Amino acid sequence: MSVTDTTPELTIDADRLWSDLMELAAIGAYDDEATGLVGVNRQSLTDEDRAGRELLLSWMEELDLGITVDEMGTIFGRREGQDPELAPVLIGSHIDTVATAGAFDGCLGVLGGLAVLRSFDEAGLRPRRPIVVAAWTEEEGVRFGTDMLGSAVAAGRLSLDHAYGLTDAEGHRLGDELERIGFKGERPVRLDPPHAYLECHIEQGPVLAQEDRQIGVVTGVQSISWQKVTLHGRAAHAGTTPTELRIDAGLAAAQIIVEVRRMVDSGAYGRLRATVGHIGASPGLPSVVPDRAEITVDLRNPDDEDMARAEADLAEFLDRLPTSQPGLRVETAQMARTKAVPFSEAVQDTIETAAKDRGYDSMRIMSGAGHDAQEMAAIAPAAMVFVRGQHQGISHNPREYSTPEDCAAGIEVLASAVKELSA
Ligand code: HGY
Ligand code: MN
Ligand code: MN
Repeated sequence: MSVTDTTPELTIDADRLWSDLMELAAIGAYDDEATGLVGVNRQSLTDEDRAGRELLLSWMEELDLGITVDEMGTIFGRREGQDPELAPVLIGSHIDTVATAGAFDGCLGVLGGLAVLRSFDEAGLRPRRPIVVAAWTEEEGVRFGTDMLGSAVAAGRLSLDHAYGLTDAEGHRLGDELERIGFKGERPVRLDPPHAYLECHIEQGPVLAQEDRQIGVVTGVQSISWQKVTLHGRAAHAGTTPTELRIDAGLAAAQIIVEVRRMVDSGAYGRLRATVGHIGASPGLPSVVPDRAEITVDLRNPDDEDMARAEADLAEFLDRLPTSQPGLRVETAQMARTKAVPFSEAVQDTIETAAKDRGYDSMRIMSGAGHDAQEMAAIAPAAMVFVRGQHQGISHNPREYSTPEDCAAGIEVLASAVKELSA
C-alpha cells in the first residue's frame, strides 16, 4: 500500500507534541535519588493517574472529540469520518507508568495520536473512516500485577470480573480504585474490532540507535511470563541456630535467582531473558533467619516452545528446592502470561512505506517489551512504529529519553500510515 497521493502531506506540530509530553510528565514527577534526575511515578488508578487522565480529557475536549470511557477506565477520543458506519482506525497506547519512569513510555503513543488528529484538522482532511485515540488502563501491570490489562479485557482475553478483583500491594481492588478516581466508565468493555490498530512507542532498547535507524517497523512481540514465588521457611536466631537446623527462605530465593540466570546462560532455551525484579524477605532483620521471602520472575522469549520448556524446567527446579532445606514450602502464583504475537504484514508494509515516503531510515524489529498492540492483534490487523531511544534505549528509568526530532518522526510516520488506512 502506498501513501503517496494528491492530498496534502500531514505535518506534525513537534513543539506542541513535546510540550504536551513534558506537561504530562510533570504529573507524578519525583526526584529520583539513583539518577539525580526527575522521574515519573504515575501508576494506574492512583491520584496522579487521575490527574493525568483529566489533562488528557482536556486535550481531547479541545479537539472536540467524541469521548467515551469503558468499564475498565480506558479512554477513547473519536474523530468522525465521512462514513461513521465504517470501522475506525484505532491508535493509542497508555499513560500509566512504572514507579520509576521517564516521560515517553506509552505517553508518546497517546499524545502522538492527538497530534495526528491535529495534523488532519490542519490539512482540512476528513478521511472516510473514523479515527479513534485510546489510552489503555493498566498497561504496565506494576500496580495490579497483570500487564496490558485494559486492552486484554477489551479484546476478550481476560474477563472484567477477573480484572476488577485484582488487588494492589495494599489490598485495594482494581474495581474499587476505578470507582474512587471516577473512571469506571459506562462504555461496554468488549471492543468492536477496529479496521486496524497502530501504536507508536519508544523502542525501549538499543537496536535502532546501534543500527542508526530512526524508525522501527515492529514485527511482533515476544512471549511474557510473570510469576510471584513465595518461600516459606522458619524464623530463627542468626547466632544461636546451627545451619543444619535452618529453613532459610532467603537462601531459597537466592537459589532461584541463580538458577534462572543459569538457564539463560545455558542457551538451552533459545533467546530467553529472565529478570527477578522484586526481592523481599521478612522479617528483614540482620539477626533473624528469614522465614518468608517473595520474588517475582519475569521470563521473556520470542519462541513459545522455548518459553514453555523454560517454565516447565523452572517449575521442576522449584519442586526440588525443599530437598536441600526439608520443611521449606514453595508457593507460586502466575501473574501474567502472553504468547508471542506476530503483527500484520500489511500494516507493517504500510508503516514501512510511510517511513520511506517521509525520508526516514527504518528496519523491521521485534518488540522485547509487551504492548497493548499485542492484545489488539487478536481482533484486528495491528502493528507498531518504534522511535529510537538515547542512552542505549534505557526505559522504565528516569534516564529514558528520545529526542524531539525522533518523537516527531515517529508520529509523522504514524500520521501517514493512519492516512492510508483511514482513506
Ligand atoms: O513489561 C512490559 O514489557 C511492558 O512495559 N508492560
Ligand atoms: Mn509501554
Ligand atoms: Mn513500560
